[in-house]
Amino acid sequence: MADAGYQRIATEEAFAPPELMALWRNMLETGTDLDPGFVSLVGFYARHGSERARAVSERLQDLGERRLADMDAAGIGRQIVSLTAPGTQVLDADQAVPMATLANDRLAEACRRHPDRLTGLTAIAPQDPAAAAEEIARGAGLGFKGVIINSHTHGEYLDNQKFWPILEAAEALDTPIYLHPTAPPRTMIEPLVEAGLDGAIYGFAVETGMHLLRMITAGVFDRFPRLRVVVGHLGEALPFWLYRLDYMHAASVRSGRYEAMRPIARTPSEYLRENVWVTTSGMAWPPAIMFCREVLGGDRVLYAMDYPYQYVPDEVSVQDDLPLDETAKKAFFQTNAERVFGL
Ligand code: 1DF
Ligand code: MN
Repeated sequence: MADAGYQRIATEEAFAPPELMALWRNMLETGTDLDPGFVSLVGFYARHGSERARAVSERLQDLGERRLADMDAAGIGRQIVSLTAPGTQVLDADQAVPMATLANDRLAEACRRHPDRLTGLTAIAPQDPAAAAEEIARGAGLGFKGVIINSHTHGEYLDNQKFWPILEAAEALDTPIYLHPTAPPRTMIEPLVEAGLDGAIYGFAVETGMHLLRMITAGVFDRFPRLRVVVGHLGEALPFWLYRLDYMHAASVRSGRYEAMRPIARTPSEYLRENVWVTTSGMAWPPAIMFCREVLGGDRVLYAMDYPYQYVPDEVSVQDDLPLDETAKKAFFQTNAERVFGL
């Protein structure tokens, strides 16, 4: 690919250590009363015989030559790599904590081997918030530039005060949290999975958008005003809802309808414009990208590929051709990511 005048930094790129894949497979084979979202998502990628499942599963486990060759073929200069969903968040705490450590050690090693191509995010086990807060600090010491959280943990959300040590650590270290999708929890998945809609086609976005919205309306960003959250898939549809969110939030607060919806300092759209950045993972669609730039600001929208789940080199050219001047395009592909992740 010809020199574009900017480096393409892909910001939502996944990996999985073979040990975690093996643990997941063992859970699928021997577990009882398994989480239906785990069975749907991991059951597909770890065990299905299709070409897609095999290709994704192989690429997830490579942090070396194959990944770099795929990046070269698509014109990606740097990947910001994070532990794929559901990560450790479907495990019990006693297995999740050491698995997060292992994943971080593996990723740090790969980043040390390819410092000009790979940057890591810290995986954590939110099941043990104190250990997770310590791992965020250790990750920063390893050179990681943010924290990956694959949405809910056993059906619990980050507005729950038990998780606040995690948010406190991220804010104190000024390191962003990438709030990435996973399969919806048991309490939410049924009408989605019965229609095949629980995954990346739609269910992920519904669940993860709701997760971020819960954090906003619960007042998480009043408690942690400098907390920064990055969210994929063009904000999991929330930018399209800004107007209605603000209107209905104000109406709900005024009426006193919900105990859980108390006054917060700003409007939902203000938090989305001040504490949140969105990436284009899986959404290589110029009208939607331009809309997000318009309503959130050009400094809020970052390029992402979603490797290996959506490894489509042509989508890079589509975004090279966005109707932006050279400065704005460099911000989109490179300098916004450099600023948000402190590269
Ligand atoms: C899928 C998509 C899976 C994304 C992912 O992680 C993921 C998928 C398990 O297509 O099943 O990160 N994604 O972000 O769109
Ligand atoms: Mn993804």
